[in-house]
Amino acid sequence: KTRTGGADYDAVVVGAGFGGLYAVHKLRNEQGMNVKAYDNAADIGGTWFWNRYPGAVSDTESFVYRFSFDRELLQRGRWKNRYVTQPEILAYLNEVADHLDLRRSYEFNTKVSAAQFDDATGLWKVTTDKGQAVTAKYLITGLGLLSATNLPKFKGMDTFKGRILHTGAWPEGVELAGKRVGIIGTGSTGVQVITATAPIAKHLTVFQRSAQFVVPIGNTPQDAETIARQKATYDDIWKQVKSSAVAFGFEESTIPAETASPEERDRVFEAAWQRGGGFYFMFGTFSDIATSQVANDAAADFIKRKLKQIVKDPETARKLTPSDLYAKRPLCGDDYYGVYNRDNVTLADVKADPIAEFTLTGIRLASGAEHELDVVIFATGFDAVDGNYTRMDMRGRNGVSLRDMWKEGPLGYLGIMEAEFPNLFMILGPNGPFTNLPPSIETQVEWIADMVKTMEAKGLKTSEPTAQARDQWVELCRTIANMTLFPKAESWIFGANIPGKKNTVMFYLAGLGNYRKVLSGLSESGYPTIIFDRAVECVA
Ligand code: FAD
Ligand code: NA7
Repeated sequence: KTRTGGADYDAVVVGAGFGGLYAVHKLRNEQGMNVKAYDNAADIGGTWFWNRYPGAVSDTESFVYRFSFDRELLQRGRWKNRYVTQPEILAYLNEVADHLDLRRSYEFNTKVSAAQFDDATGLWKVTTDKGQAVTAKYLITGLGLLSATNLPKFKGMDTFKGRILHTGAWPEGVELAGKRVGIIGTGSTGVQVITATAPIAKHLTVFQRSAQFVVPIGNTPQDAETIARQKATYDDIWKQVKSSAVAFGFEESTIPAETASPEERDRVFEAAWQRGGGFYFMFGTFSDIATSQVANDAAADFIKRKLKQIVKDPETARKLTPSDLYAKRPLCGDDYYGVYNRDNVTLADVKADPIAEFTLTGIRLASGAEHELDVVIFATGFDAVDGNYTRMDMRGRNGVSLRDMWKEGPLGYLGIMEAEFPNLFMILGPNGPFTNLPPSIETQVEWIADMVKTMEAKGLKTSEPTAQARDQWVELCRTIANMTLFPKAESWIFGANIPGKKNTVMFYLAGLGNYRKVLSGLSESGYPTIIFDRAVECVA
């Protein structure tokens, strides 16, 4: 039974990661709605279903890479180390799904290929790759912001006799031990898969396009006492996390490096190096690394000095040394630079000597140098943020296409809504917060569920932001981003990793605490930027 006259379901939810699962719980379990959910994966997990490569781990600490809303689940939480591995996160999300009985709402192995808003009925029509079409009042998309894989094409790839894999679509049963492995990409994923593969591969060749700043992750076992303390203080922990900027479970520094002495900088950076954690190194040490050139240079110089001390071969150290700003997603790894001291590891600098083609047996560089390989792993990332939206045929009022609307870069209001797309609620949509993500996902899903509850209580049919509010939000995100150094470094955060993709701002970089204030301000003031039950002239 649906509440919405004429609709098959009250809501369709797409995605079975943190976002989709929580949305199904809020709308179905708490509000009694009739919900249908889809995922093109074979089961629960989202990111953690797909990314099963060796070394896959969350670099958010275990105690805050989880949902905060369910006290029982928090107390049940099991983790051994400071960071949770992919199998542990996948098991956790399955446990959440079972605990909340979410699985029965899902149809797996089913891709949503199109979603169209029907002006006449005020309903969404959702079409799948199985040829099904269902209608619903609300469309909640938890498509993931790092989920549409980026597989660059190289000449000869189809003739390569070995195996080609992407980290973001990792099949079961891959054996890398004793193989000659090539890895393309040295981002967050590359760092993880490189450090895990080097000790087991016969030979590993890393094809590096951009040298990276990588600090230690500091993955240590967690003793029972620490875990018990975390569990006992969860109320305080989440309060801190949700009022902080990056929401990683540590206090961000309020002390600028600009005015600190060189000795003081070194002391603080050294302590952070020993502690471990990429976001901690960038945001827990000093307050201005992401905003001040002087502070950024100080952090970058420290990492470069460490690199030079660790890497024995000066030529390899030179290739590994970044020349740009320390202003991408901060990376951390398990003795990443030390990997290049191994006899079975070769570093190929493909910025200086690009990949020319795949041959039958490996990869040939422009210089003619050949690397014989059994397996090539693409750790080449994702068409981030809007990739899964533009891969679908999404149409709002009067057939307006999202793909066309976002041609010059994705827009979006609050990372959640879009003008002309009534009752569409995105989880981690464009121009949302850049943080440890589960607390941001919860924030968004709770705000969405509140709005749905308000609409149902008032008998409202549609909600959409004004185009003006959307434009102002996008402009605000741009202004905030331009106050940082991040736009000066090329990365997926601005869409720079995809050939032909417009380089635009895609995040609200003012932090989760401020973001939560914006959202609660809007609901408390009666949603002044949202149009409810908009009267629309018929287009002949
Ligand atoms: P996802 O988990 O990405 O789920 C989206 C789901 O939607 C997928 O299962 C996908 O198959 C499905 N889907 C998409 N389009 C369609 C469609 N058209 N039809 C049907 N189904 C569809 N975040 C952190 O905060 N900390 C970390 O340390 C961290 N580490 C990460 C490491 C890796 C390797 C990756 C890839 C991401 C990492 N992230 C991390 C980001 C991570 O994606 C988020 O933390 C979180 O898991 C996102 O959850 P989600 O539900 O929004 O999306
Ligand atoms: P990233 O951070 O986008 O990294 C992708 C890597 O692949 C990066 O080193 C790229 O080099 C490299 N790349 C991409 N295309 C090519 C081509 N054509 N040739 C050579 N090298 C290439 O993706 P990740 O998966 O590591 O991380 C994304 C997020 O997901 C991360 O924040 C985690 O949260 C999980 P480039 O730097 O562009 O020169």
